[in-house]
This record gives sequence, C-alpha cells and structure tokens, in this order.
Amino acid sequence: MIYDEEFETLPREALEAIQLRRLQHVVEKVYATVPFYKKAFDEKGLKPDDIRSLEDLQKLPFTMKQDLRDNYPFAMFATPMENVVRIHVSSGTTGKPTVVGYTRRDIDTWSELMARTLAAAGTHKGDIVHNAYGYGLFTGGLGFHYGAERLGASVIPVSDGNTKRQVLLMKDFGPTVLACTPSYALHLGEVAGDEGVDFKSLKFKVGVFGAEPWSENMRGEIENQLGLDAVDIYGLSEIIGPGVAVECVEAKQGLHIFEDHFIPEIIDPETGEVLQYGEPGELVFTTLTKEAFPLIRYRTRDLSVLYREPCKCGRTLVRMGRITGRSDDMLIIRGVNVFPSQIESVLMARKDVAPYYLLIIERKEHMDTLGVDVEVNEEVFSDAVKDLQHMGREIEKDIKDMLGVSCKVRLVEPKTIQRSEGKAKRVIDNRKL
Ligand code: DLL
Repeated sequence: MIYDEEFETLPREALEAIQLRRLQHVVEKVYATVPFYKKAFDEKGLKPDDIRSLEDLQKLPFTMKQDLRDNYPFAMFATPMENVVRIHVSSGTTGKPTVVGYTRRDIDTWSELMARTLAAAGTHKGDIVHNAYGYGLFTGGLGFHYGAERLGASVIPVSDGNTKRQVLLMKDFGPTVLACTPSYALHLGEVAGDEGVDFKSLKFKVGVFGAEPWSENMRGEIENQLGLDAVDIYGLSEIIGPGVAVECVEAKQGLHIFEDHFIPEIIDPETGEVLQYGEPGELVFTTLTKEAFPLIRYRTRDLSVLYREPCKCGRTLVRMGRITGRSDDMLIIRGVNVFPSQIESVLMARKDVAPYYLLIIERKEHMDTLGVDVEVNEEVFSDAVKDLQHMGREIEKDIKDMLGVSCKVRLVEPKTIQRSEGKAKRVIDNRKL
C-alpha cells in the first residue's frame, strides 16, 4: 500500500522542484543559525543564494561524524533548546556520542515517514506490530512505535530482550508484523522452536528488518524459517532514525528513499567525487525538512548504490541497494554500533595490559558474540589463574559500561598476538551474513 500517494509517486520534475525549494530553505536556515555551517560556507566563499539549482548542492561542504562530535552536545542544533522536544543518541559511542534532536514538527515528520515505511512493507490499519527494536536512546523502538500508531496499527512495545516472554506474547497476541534486527528475528525463531512453538503457525505476514547489515541469503533463511516476507529498512540516527528508506513488499528490490525529505548522493569515499546512478560508493544525505538538526551532505560511511529505474509498486522515488559495507571500520554487534578504537581506548586505559589485542566476532545461533583477546603485561603476567579471571571480568565490565555490548575477554600471554609489519589486523569478523 502507498501511504502518501501524492508524495511517493511524484513525477521527477515536480519532486525536484520541491527538493530545490526545500534545499534553499534549509541552507539559509543552517547558515543563519548553526555557526559550524556559517564557517564552513564562508571558508568556501559560499552564500545561501548561490544555491540556484539542485546541481549546486555539490558546491556545499560535507558534514562528517567528527563534526558532530566537535559540536557536542547541542551546537549543531538549528533551533533553540526550548523548541526541542526529543533527544536521541547514536548507540555505542564512548566519550562524545552523537546527539540528535527533534522539534515537535520533526517528530511529526518522522511519524509520517515511518507510517509510509510500514505501509510500504505491507502493514495496514488493523495489523498488530510486535516491535522488538530497543526503546530508549536508540531510535529504532520509538521510531517504529510512532509510525505504527500513525498508520493506525496496534503496536506492542515489547522492546528487545527477554526472548522467551516475547515468544509467549507472539503466541497469545497474534501479531502480524515483526519489527526487529534480522539477526534477532532468526534468534526469535530458534527460541520459539525450543519453546515448542512453530513460528510458521504464528500470524506474522511480514518482518521489517534493519539497523544492521544482512544479505539476500539471510533474507532467504529468515523467510524460510519464519514464514513471512522479510523487508529491508534503512536509516541512521543522524538523518532521522529509521524511516530514511525501505523496500516495498511487492518488489523487495532496493530501498525507496523518501526523497521529498532527504536528498541522497553517492560519492567516491576516497576523493569525495559525486558518482553516477548505478556506481557503487558512499551514501551521503542532505535533510530537507528537519528543523532541530538539519544536516548538509552528511557522509554516512555506508556503501551502497542508487538507481532510478521505476519500480512495479508505482513509487517514483530513487532506490538504494542493500548496504554492502562501510568505508570506515565501524562494526554492528547485536545492533550496537562499535568502533574498534572504542574498545582500544578501554584497554589502553589500563596499566596491566599490553597494546596488542584482537577482536573476534562470530555469529552463533544467530546471535553475535564478541571475543576480545588481549595481551597481559610482562610485569603482571602471573600464573595465578584467579587474578587473571578477575582482571578479565573487570575488562568485560568496562567494555559493557562504555559501549553497551557484552563480550568475552581472553587474556593471553605476552607476545602471543601476532605482530604486524604494516597495518595491524585487529578485527576478525567470522560472521557469514
Ligand atoms: O540503526 C536506525 C534504524 C533502526 C534503522 C531500526 C533501521 C531499523 P543507528 O543506530 O544510528 O540507527 O545506526 C545507523 O546502522 O549507518 C548503517 O551502518 C546501519 N544500518 C541501519 N540500517 C541498515 C540496513 C539505526 N538495513 C547505522 N542494512 C547505519 C545495513 C544498516 N546496515
């Protein structure tokens, strides 16, 4: 179903006219209200009225995640705090996390976009949405929640965790739409099996899965095991949260980007050069309608491709391909965004370990596990197994506290982690998606 017939099926010319008007407005707004943008535009000798066509977007500077950290917490906001009704924080960042804000109208826009998203994925008024995305600072839970309500579906705000209870609720309440990460969907299926519940006999017809990378193979596996249509949804806190792009259940071929709110570009991550439709590269977004936290040419670091061919669902919006990787080293472990440097900073804050470590990520029974091998210092290395156990648990707790992700620390003898002659290889990702 198309939730917003008018805006999701606009002829290209009409859409571009709207985009240009909105772009000019947002550029003026950030220039006037966000010192970071005033400075960045001035450095390029640009004034807001230099933006006369959509092509002029390319003249504007990029915004990087580091810029958001430098302006922590609220200096990127384009409106006084009294107009900000909601704050979210991008998961798993230590030190200075990425803070995003919403005005009342932003929440309204987000709800509309999530209603569109759920509708595209095959949700209707009257459906029951089992929402197992985490509620809290993460945008997943509340984003789906508001969208499902806007659409007129019933939402079960179950959040993540307590999987056995989730299975019980699924059995008793008969939800028809499953919202969670793709890895958690498989885990739910498995736990249901252990509890003697045949997942396929439940009432689910679709699942809206995202927030982490997955693959066509994994889609096949989920659809087979859970007996539902598995649809890919993409978004990131900085741009709005979930609700940036979604596949339609009719085609399941690429994610429609809500271009009346976000302009996508694909760039070469090395040179920053804008690439053509069909060429793979890094996704960049400019927000057109956000009030509290507008972003100009934000570099997502997510690798994808854009294509313009019409879709059989009738939407005229550009599609992006499945995310194929990142142009930085960010990992997503059980839905939590983790940079190896964050774990490194936890380790290096200690005097008893050496600066050699290895992160090993596996997927066991559809759940990610993070192993951290770290070398103990020569001085403290002792055979006292008890001390080492204690030290290991301490590090596990520090990492959990800082990053919100559990791990298993293995302390290894000095000089046992392989030394590198060039770039150190610190991550072994054995997950097969
Ligand atoms: O993950 C928002 C979201 C919630 C999307 C629920 C979908 C469903 P962040 O925590 O800021 O926001 O993480 C954003 O997650 O830059 C991608 O690297 C990754 N990501 C999100 N969706 C997908 C997807 C939410 N469908 C980061 N495929 C992004 C692959 C995804 N990666």
